[in-house]
Amino acid sequence: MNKPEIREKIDLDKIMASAGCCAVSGHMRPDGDCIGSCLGLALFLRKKYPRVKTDVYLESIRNELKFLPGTESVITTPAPGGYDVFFCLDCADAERLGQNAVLMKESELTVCIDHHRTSVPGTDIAYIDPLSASASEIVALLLGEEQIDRDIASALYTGIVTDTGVFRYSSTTPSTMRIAAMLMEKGIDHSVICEEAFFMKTYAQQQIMGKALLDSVRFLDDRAVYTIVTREQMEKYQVTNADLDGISSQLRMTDGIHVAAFLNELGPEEFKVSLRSDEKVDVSRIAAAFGGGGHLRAAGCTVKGTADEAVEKLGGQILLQLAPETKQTR
Ligand SMILES: [Mn+2]
Repeated sequence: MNKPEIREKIDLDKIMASAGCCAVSGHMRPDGDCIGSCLGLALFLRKKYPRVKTDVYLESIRNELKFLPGTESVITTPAPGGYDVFFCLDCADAERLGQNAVLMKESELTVCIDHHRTSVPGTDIAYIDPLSASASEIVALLLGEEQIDRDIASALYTGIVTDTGVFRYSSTTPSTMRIAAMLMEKGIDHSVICEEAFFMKTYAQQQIMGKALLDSVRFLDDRAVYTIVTREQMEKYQVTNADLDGISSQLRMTDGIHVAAFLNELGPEEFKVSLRSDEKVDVSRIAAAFGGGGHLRAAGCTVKGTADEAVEKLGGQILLQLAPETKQTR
């Protein structure tokens, strides 16, 4: 799975030169990085190339990110007909775009900017850097300090803090910090962004997190942990899929645990699985075994079967990487 990074020179002047309209979009169930990178790029394109009509398509904007500049103009339902240029951010293929895949298929020139190590580009031009902690970080580098104003900086900083867990995941590099510092120098309200975009939770989100942690089960000699949230529980606590973010990361922060698996029931015998790990396990490989993907320490996939079967299957894949180790007790 250690594919070399794919970097094609992205010359925005050249790409935009003959364009009359362009669209920017990102993956299904857009997270902070997806939304931040899309808004950051779109705000820049509208400023730098005012004669080009630039639209942003995202499935939805999370409530906690509605403070970001540009969210009011986001289109949530794709219109028929393509664009001269289509930018695909924080993912690389039509499948991950969900409903917005139609835009990619119908547009003239397609460009992807992504950082997922499992991504296989389905665009004409691709810039995929798995060593980058977020797509927003790549967009910041692409635009350059000169071109970034306060609004663009707010959007990109949001993407960086959400994808790095506020600079604490191992994906964070010195370069991440330098880019974040440059964005801070644009006068953004960095502590408000961290609070709003990452830490603040609704009461219902806190409750479902508590429930998921309380129900968690350690397995594989206490080296892994899983928890399940069912449709019934989601109904009871009145939460949506977006409210479940952060559960897998919180679960991973359990002493002695190398892998955390959060199973969210999608339907009968089908679970969306969110995986987190420490340096011992590459969860992108585990996710890939089930047709999913992601990063070394954070990945996702869908697993079919009853809850017991799903846990069993996941355990088998986790053991392939954990087996040589003996149980560590602290
Ligand atoms: Mn991302």
